[in-house]
Amino acid sequence: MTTDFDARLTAIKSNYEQLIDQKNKEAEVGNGIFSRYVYPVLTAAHVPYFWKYDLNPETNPFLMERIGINAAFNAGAIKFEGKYVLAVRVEGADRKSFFAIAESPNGIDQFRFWDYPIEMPQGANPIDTNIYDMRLVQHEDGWIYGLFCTERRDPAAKPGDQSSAVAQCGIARTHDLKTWERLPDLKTPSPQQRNVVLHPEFVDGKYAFYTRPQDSFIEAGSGGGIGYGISDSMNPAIVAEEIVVDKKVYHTVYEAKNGLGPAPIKTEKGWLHLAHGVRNTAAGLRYVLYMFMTDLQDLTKVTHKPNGYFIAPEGEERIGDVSNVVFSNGWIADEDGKVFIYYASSDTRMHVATSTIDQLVDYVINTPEDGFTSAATVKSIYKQVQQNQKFIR
Ligand code: M1P
Repeated sequence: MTTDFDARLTAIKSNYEQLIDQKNKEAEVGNGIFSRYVYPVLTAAHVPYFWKYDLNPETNPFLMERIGINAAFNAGAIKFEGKYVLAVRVEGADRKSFFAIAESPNGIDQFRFWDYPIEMPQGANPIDTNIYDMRLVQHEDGWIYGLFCTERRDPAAKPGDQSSAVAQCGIARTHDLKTWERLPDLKTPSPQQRNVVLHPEFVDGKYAFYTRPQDSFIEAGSGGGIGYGISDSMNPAIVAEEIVVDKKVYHTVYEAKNGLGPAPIKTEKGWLHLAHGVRNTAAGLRYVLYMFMTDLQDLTKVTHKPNGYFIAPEGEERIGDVSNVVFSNGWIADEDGKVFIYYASSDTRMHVATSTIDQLVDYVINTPEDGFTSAATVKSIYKQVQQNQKFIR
C-alpha cells in the first residue's frame, strides 16, 4: 500500500528531477550585447531534497522539511573538467550562507548540486559567522583560489546592536573544489573589505588583488571604489597600499558604491572587467552591473568605460529578498570566445546571460562614455540620429 509518506517522497523526487532537467531557452530579441535566458539557472528549489528532508519514515513520519533553504545566488564560476561549475552562495532559512558546487554540462541549464556543500575550514582568525560571494580563480601558480567575504560580529558593537559586523576577505585554495586549504584573511589598510578578487596572472612575480576599501559594513564612506594592490605571497596575503582604479562618481550608477565582480578576462585589446554599481533611490539601494577595460600592461589604467549599466534587473529579477539588485561574481570564457555571465537577481536566484568576447570588447570600446550631464546624453543621441539618417527612411 502506498502511504502518504511514499506518495510525498515520489512527488518531491519527481518535481526535483523535472526542475533539474528543464531546458533553458534564450529570451527573444536581446540588445545585441548579450542574451538573457527565460529561466533562472539555480534557485533554492534546485538544492537537493536530501539536504532538506530526513528521508527515514521512522524518524520523520510526516516527511517534514528539517533544514530550510532560503536562496541560491551570488555564485563564483569556473570551467572545471569540461563542466560549467558554480560555487553558489546558498543561504539557509537560518540566514547563514555557505558554499556549494553545482555543475552543468552546457552552462545554461541542468545545473545539479554536488551531494555535499563545501566544508570550509576555519582560519586562525576568529571563526566566521557568515561566509559568502566566492570569486573562483584559476591562478597561473596552479591553485584554484576561492576569495570570499567572511563576516564576524563587530567587537566594538554597542550592547543591543545585533547587526554591526566586520567584513574581511577570506581566502582558501583547492585543486579539486572538494578539499580546501584555508589561508589567512587578506590584510589591507581598510577597516572593512568585500568584493575582493584575485588577478589570474602574476604581476612582476607577485599576486595582484582588486579590493573594495570601505569604512563601515554597509557604507563605502570616504573609501570606496575598486582598489588594486599587490602582495608578495598568498600565505599570508598582505596588500600594503590600495590604489583606486575605478572610483565612485557623482550622479552615476556607481555613485554610492561599486565592487568588482569576477576576475577579469584577458583579451587582445585589454582586460575585460565586470563590476556592480550601486545608487540610492527612494526605494532603497539599486544594484546594476557595468563593464570597463584596463590596459594589458598597466592594470591600474582604465582604457575604456561605457556609460551606465550593462545589466540591470528586469521582470522577475527585480523582486526578491533584497529587491532591485543584480550582482555577479562569476563568468566563464570558453576557448571559442563564448562568454557565460552568471548573475544573481535580488539576492534570491541565479541567471545566465551569454555573449562573446568580440561582442563584449565591441560594447566596451564603442559605447559612448558617460558625459556626466543630461546635455551630454542628448548630444550623443543627436550624433547617433544624424549618423543614422540614411538608414531610417
Ligand atoms: O544585497 C546586495 C549585495 O550587497 C553586498 O554588496 P556590496 O558589498 O557591494 O554592498 C553584498 O552583501 C552582496 O552579497 C549582496 O548581493
